[in-house]
Amino acid sequence: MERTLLIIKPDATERHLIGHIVSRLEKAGFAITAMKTHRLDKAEARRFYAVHEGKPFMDDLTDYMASGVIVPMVLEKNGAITGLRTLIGATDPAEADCGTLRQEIGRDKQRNSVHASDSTESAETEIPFFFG
Ligand code: FUP
Repeated sequence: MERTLLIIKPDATERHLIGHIVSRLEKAGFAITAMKTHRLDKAEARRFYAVHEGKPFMDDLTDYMASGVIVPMVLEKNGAITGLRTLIGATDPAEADCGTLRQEIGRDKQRNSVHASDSTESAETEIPFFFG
């Protein structure tokens, strides 16, 4: 079983889409083994997205991630990392494949509703970030 991290972002929690997203994940065969609500402060958001430090969108992105409630969770499934990236779709909802979560509920490139670890290495650092 492979483990990965998904975060429901503020644009989705504020539209009361937590249940919808959890339902999509469970129907796709992911087991949720940890989940909580959390509110990032700006410094935590910067640490989480440290890989993007110096990029032009970093400040807006971290303001947004600290703007509301998020729901980080650990998901398990065979091939969870690739499978979840396929389920959520491309970063920009306008470019995401039909039927993906971001295409369905994402608003724009920043407010794209969900985050998912993009590699084994990122899952190994992102899971302990929220579930130590
Ligand atoms: P993803 O792995 O699909 O979440 O995308 P990236 O790691 O490339 O980007 C991380 C986050 O930065 C995205 F969720 C949204 C944000 N972002 C922007 O706000 N503007 C951009 O031009 C690119 C990314």
